[in-house]
Amino acid sequence: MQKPILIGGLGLSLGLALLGRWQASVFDLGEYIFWGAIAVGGLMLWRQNQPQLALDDPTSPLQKKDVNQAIANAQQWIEALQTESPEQNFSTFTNTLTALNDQFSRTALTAVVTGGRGTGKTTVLKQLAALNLRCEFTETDPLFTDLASYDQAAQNQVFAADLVIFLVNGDLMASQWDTLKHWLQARQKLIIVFNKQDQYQSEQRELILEQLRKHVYPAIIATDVMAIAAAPQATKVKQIQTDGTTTEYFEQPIPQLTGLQTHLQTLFGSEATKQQLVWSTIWRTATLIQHNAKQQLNTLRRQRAMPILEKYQWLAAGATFANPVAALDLLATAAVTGQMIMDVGSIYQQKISLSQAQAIATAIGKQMIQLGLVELSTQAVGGILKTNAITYVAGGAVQGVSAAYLTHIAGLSLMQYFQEQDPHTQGENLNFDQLGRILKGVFENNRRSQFLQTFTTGTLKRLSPQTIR
Ligand SMILES: Nc1nc2c(ncn2[C@@H]2O[C@H](COP(=O)(O)OP(=O)(O)OP(=O)(O)O)[C@@H](O)[C@H]2O)c(=O)[nH]1
Ligand SMILES: [Mg+2]
Repeated sequence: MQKPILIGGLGLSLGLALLGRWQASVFDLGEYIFWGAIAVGGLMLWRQNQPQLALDDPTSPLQKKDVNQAIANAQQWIEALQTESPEQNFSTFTNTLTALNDQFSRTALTAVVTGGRGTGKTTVLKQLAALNLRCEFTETDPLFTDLASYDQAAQNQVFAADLVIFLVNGDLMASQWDTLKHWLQARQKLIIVFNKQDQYQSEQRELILEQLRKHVYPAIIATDVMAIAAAPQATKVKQIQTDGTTTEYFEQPIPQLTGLQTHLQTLFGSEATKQQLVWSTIWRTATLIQHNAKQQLNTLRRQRAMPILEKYQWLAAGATFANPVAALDLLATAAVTGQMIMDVGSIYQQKISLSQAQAIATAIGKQMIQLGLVELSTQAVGGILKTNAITYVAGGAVQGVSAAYLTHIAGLSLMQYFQEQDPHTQGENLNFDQLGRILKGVFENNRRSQFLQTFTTGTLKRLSPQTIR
């Protein structure tokens, strides 16, 4: 199964394990979809929003100001959420953030031992726990199982930990590496441990280790990849006695963990490293809270924006149906009005004047023409109308439905564009490149014939309820 573990994984991450440990009251994630978008392929979101969330280079050391900034950003989103949804109580968010400030002075570290099923997690954990390394070690459930809930719980633990010891028994699979890359992006310190090296001949071991190191370089440096044998298998030894008889016995080799032990001791012995580990966890938590707040706010705004969008869809459809326009650029003009942009913008706290909104509308119309969306829409709508034997509604129908459809696309794109802005930026200076990319994406996503089909019939019903049955 190549199922990316983070689908539904990062989702409910962190909260329970991490915040539960830090606070008496467990963060009630049940009612939120923590990193909800991540649950639905939201890794995309993590990636898309990365410039705002992650630092440019996750391997560069974290500065305290970056961590504070992450907390402040989260705070900002929570405030926006509270303002727009005053009836709801978001104190759990705020409390968690406040508690994060106390984490800066934390000296106790936590580490998780994780990896696929049967890779030796429990064995390694026992060995490490006995070493008195001044770190609290826990084991996760096996990753990469088909049970999403297991993956999710494991993911929670991983994100809560300052350090991750990731076990493999050979080279990494591509899907596993994908997961690790996301962890790195979340500023998770990773140590890759090739366990059960006793199962290979020594040349093979070297080869596997080398391969592993190559695979993860430069994201993970060579010293953070090592081979161990936490519980090497007993080997049968035959001994020929002086009288010619042979006796057999099993020899239990001693565990080979010194490399890992020394490495951990070095890491934990450095105050600077410990600080980075703790800061990263604070940063990660703040970022997750920010995501959660943002997600909730976006859901709320979307719910408010959709009826507005629909209103303008029908307005555009009605106007164009009654007065069919010949030229495609006129169709684009009819579809996107300044008033709609203002109304949708205001839901997203974008204060745009009518004249600015009109300029934006014109620009969006132009972009839709340039991208060929107007032509593609009219063709697609025309095709659907033909095959549905409802052509007799004739002339204005193609234009009416197309105008509504383009309004729909433009509106959804604006919503997405506004979503990607910082909570307090204003919309006067739109980034048209970004908007153009979004328009294209939204158009592609809504192009599925089934959607357009339903949309077309729905619009037609509205346009002339008596002619369509
Ligand atoms: N040959 C060999 N076997 C090992 C080594 N480490 C662990 N094992 C064996 O691998 C098996 C699984 O080890 P566990 O420690 O239970 O692995 P786990 O990852 O905790 O397993 P799950 O929690 O079920 O995913 C056991 O039989 C261990 O004795 C090793 O270094 N060499
Ligand atoms: Mg186990």
